Amino acid sequence: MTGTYDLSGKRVYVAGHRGMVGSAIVRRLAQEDCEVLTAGREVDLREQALVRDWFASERPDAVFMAAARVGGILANDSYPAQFLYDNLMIEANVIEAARQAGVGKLLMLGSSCIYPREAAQPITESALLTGPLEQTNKWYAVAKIAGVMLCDAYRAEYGCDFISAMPTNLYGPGDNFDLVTSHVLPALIRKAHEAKFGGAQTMTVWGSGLPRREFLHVDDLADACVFLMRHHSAAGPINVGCGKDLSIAELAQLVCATVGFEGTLDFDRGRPDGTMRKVLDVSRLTALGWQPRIGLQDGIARVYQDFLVSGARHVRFDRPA
Ligand code: GFB
Repeated sequence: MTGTYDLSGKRVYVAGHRGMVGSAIVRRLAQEDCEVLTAGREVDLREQALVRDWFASERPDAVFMAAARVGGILANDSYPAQFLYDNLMIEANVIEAARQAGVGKLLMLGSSCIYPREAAQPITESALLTGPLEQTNKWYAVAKIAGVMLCDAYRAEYGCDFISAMPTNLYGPGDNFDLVTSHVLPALIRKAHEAKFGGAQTMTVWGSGLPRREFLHVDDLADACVFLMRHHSAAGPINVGCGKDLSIAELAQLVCATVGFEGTLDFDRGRPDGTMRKVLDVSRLTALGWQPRIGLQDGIARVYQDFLVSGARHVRFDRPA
């Protein structure tokens, strides 16, 4: 089912506005005729009373839920309780507070890791809950599946127009470049940069290099979120991606070419590969009329420029406490 929701003149809350995704949504909403609301650090979204009070006083009309505990393969594997608890609490608190405050539309962001590890590729939305999850990120995946279910349950029981979007692996400005907790793309950019300027002959890539991943620039995701807020109204997740993937070895070569590192790649097979393939079927989104604009090569070049300008700021540690 599709519908139309007009953002004009609305008070629009972006939860998680300091993160890579939330900040991209705030940038994108600057093109819309709406008032963007953000909450200060004192509103810890894991605390129900704080979230309820904030919604009661700010009365947003619409909500983009981009707040989450996120991290790469190692962070997910290392901090299972925090990835599960924090994400469950954030989702439950924001969704319930949104219902109580009469929010007219809410979009929750999940992740392509909600789908079974052995899902047929490309992964359709109907693959949800049809098989076992990937071990390295099952805690985060379970929390995000709960988020999808919360949206669906609130739609079924209370008639709330709450939707959930499942982005593929994301990258962009404001990413986390910490080599322990980051995702692969920022990690490879930083490693290639440091290898080049440190005069190294080799650069380490985790795992076998064989897993395949799909990457979407976060500005494309933000555009898709605004599009879905406006044009999509249905239960169940909707995939957001470009529908094209490449191997981690190919990605590393692309990053090295962009950065100008000419040494060799050293694959550390002691590190986990994770799921071997994860490319989304994006035909539902495409059929609604949305397409990404930023190609991977161009996107990596943009992120590397951003890293060069503000790298020191972005090389931050955000390991869970
Ligand atoms: O991006 P990434 O950490 O997460 O890793 P996932 C993707 C692939 O890149 C894995 C390899 O096969 C890694 O072993 N890789 C190679 C590296 N070198 C590196 C490196 O230096 N750093 C990192 N981080 N990876 C995450 C989930 O899975 O994807 C989250 O854990 C979330 O829950 C996110 O869903 C989108 O793609 O494996």
